[in-house]
Amino acid sequence: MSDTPKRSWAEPFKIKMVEPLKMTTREERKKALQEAGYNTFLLRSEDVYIDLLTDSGTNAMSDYQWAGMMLGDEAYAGSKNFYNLENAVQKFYGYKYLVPTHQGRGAEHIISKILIKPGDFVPGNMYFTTTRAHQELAGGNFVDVIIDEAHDPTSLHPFKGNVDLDKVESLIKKVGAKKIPYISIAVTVNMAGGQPVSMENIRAVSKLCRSHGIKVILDATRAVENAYYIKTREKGFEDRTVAQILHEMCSYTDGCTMSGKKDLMVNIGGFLAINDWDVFEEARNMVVLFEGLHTYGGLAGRDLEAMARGIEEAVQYDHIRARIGQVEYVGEKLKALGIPIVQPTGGHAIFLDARKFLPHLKQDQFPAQTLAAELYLESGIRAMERGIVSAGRNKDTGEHYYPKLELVRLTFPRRVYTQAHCDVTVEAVEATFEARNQMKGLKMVYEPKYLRFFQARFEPLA
Ligand code: PM9
Repeated sequence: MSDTPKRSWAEPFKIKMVEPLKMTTREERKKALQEAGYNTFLLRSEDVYIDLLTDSGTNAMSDYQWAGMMLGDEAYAGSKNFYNLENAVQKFYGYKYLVPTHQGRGAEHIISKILIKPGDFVPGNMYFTTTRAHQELAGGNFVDVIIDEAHDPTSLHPFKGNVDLDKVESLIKKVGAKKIPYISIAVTVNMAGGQPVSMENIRAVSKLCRSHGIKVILDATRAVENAYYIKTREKGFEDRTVAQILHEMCSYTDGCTMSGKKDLMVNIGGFLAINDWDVFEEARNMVVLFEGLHTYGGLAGRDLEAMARGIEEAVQYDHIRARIGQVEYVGEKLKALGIPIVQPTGGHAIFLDARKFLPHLKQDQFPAQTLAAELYLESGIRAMERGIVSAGRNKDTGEHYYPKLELVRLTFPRRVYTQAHCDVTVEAVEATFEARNQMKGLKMVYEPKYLRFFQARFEPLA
């Protein structure tokens, strides 16, 4: 697709295989919701009409990726697909050494165990659920160093994912650089609404941290989306390719954890990539305990190949513009209807502002969980809570965290849904908005110990 001026543009692909969607009645959805304990994670997928739970592992692979699956070299050791992935990671992300893992949290587990000592502090630009959980399991304390604007759903800051350098400096002064093994920078920032980090900020964080001997570890899960935002929002990058921007972003860091299930459009897969030989050696040794041999990391050869090919496709401008354009399309429609969402719209999802949606509910009546359940009841559309339930409890006090952002995430898998599905989604959100005054909130009746949002159960209040 060329950039010649025209009035509209469409997805840069056509559909070769289809999967039927099932419509359900309100009565059927009511029953399904009760059985799922009002937690959308516990619904059966066949009871869902449009699935906007996550963009993780739910993307449509291309014919090129499927063709690669047929070229899987299923050797136990030294599969050629591993070397293809290693080449692609070195070329596009620029890191020296690669350790494949079954998905992102496998890489988070390994890097946390290697770098964090009990009592250490790990600053990051807002927590992510699995990332913080592994840092805490390794004995670390997460410290949020994102700019204040990120916690305000109405702030229009173009790079709301940026790290606040003053916050990092005061942490260094307070605990000493020796107690900070690394800073973890997520690009884009999922829990803030898919918000990007500017190149200027990544560069400055890197300079500051390196001057104190603190490593910089990137969460590169949606780094291609971040690169697109740098291209379209940051001065001086207009004429650089997405691939060049991605490479430069990574060059300011010492390594990355990666969930290939997002940007790279595979159903399963991830990796740890690193420049330091000693860390690599330890990671390569640990991966055999927890994931599999260092040349497969819990994945089949065909999965490694699909991920290698996914990297090449992810950085294509037409692809990433259409991906982010779809989310923007839904955002513009919701804004025009006066529906409260996090602004600017982020890369992978629309985040409904449940505090504004349901101002009559207190945060411990789980407004976002309630809203996600009501949206499903209304329409069969499945979304995800990203508020107090996801935030979990403080590991020392056992109290709930009360995050400023109480959100419902409508997450768009890549290359899966059409504009008509987007329109239906907007209509469903509008209908839910109209019925908001009747929503009464939930109480939690079962709470698992780790990452409670996945398996917690609720009952309606009153
Ligand atoms: N993200 C998501 O839906 C999968 C389910 S967890 C709620 O957004 C980042 C930024 C992620 C992420 C997963 C992981 C973990 C790390 N970093 O799911 O283990 O968004 O592959 O990756 C999910 P894995």
